[in-house]
Amino acid sequence: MNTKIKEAYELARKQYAKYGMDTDDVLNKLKDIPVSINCWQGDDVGGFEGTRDILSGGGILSTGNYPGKAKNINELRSDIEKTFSLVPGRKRLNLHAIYGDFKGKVINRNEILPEHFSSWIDWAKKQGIGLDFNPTLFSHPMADSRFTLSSSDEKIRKFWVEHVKRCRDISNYIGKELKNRCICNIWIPDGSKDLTVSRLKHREILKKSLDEIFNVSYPEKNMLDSLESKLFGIGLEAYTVGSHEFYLSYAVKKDKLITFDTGHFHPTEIVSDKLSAVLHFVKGILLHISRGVRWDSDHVPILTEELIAIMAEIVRADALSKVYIATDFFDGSINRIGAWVIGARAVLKSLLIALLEPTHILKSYEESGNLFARLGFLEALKSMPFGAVWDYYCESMGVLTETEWIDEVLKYEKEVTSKR
Ligand code: RNT
Ligand code: ZN
Repeated sequence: MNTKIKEAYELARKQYAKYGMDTDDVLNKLKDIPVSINCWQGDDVGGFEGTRDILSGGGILSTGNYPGKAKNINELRSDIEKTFSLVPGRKRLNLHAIYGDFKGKVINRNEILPEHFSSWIDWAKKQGIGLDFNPTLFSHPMADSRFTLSSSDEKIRKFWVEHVKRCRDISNYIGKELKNRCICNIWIPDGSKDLTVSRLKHREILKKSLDEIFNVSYPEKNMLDSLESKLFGIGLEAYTVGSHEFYLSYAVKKDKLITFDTGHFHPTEIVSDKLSAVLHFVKGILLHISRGVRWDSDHVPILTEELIAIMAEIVRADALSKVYIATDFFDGSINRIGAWVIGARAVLKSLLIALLEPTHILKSYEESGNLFARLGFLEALKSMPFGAVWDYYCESMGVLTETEWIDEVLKYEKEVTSKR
C-alpha cells in the first residue's frame, strides 16, 4: 500500500469519525453493492446479429466514430475485462438480446434461445459476476413503423411479444444457472413524431401485450421484470406510448420494478426526488444511470450533484435492497473503455459520498427546526476528504487510483484497440 495514500486515509478517517462515521465500515458496505454495467457502451449498441452495420432510428443513436470498437464477442469481453479491472467492487454485466453468441448464424429475434447466452454464462461464472438482460425491440425491420408491442398490426405485435417472452425465459435461465437473480428490463421505442390521435388505443395494445408476456411467471430468485419509461426520443417527439405514468401505473398494479433512466425526463426534472415518492408502491426500482446533455443524449456519467443526490436518497431511505443500480450510456466519440471506466467510477464515487454522509446529524438539525444548520452542514460535507477514502479503497481493492487508470487505458489502446 502506497504510504501517502494510507496517511491521507488515516487523516480522513479521523475527520469522518468526528461526525460518527466509520470509514472502514463504509468501505465494507461499498464493496458489496453491485453495479450493473451496460455492455452496449463497448460497441455503440451494435450487437452480434451480423445482419446490419450501424444502428440508427429506433430511438437509439450512438454518435462518434472513435476507432477501435469491439467487433466481435471476444473483443467485447476483453474490453469489459479491462474495464472491470479498473472499477473496484462488485460488478454485474447488463446484456441486450442482440449480444447473443450466435456463432455467425442469423437468428431472428423471435427465435433466440437460452443456449445463445450460455457462453456469456460461462464467462460470467469465470468473472464471478451476475448478469442482467434486456430484450431488444429496436434496430430491426419489424420496428421500422416505430410501433412494436403497441402496434396495431397483429403480425408485428405478436413478433415482439414472442421476442420478449423468450427474453424473460433467457433471463430466468441466466439467473438459475448463475444462482444470481437476473433483472429483465423492457424498453420499447414506440410512439410517433407528430400529433397522435389514437393515444389510448396504442396504450391499450401495450397493456394487452404486457399482460400476455407476464402470463408466464418465473421464480423471483431467478429473475425480476422491470419497465422503463421515456418522455421522448428521436422521432418520438410528440407521443411516447410507454410514458412514465403508463409504466408506473402498470408496475404498481402488477408488482413489477420500475426503471428510472436519468435521461428520460424533462431536463429540469430530477430522478433523486422520485425515489422516495414511489419506493413504497413498487416492487423495486432499477436505475439507469446516464447523463443527458440538453436531452436524453446518453453521455458518460460524471460526479454531478444530481448523481450524488440520487445515491444519498437511496442510502437515506435505507433502500439499497430495493434499488438496483445499473448504468446506461454510450459514447462512441471517445475511447470506449475510458468512457466505461469514467461512468462506472462516477457511480461508485457518488455512492461512497452518500455512504459517508453523517445523516443522523442532518436529521437532528432538521427535526429540531435548525434549518440554517442543516444547510450549513450540507455545505461543509462538500469539502470533506472523500477523495482520500476513495483512493484508499481503490488501492485496497487492487485497482488503480484516479489518474493512474488513465495511463492504463492509453496503454490498452496502444496495444489492443488501436490494432483492430
Ligand atoms: C433507451 C433506453 C434503453 C436503452 C438500452 C440500450 O432510451 O434508455 O434503456 O438505452 O436499452
Ligand atoms: Zn435506459
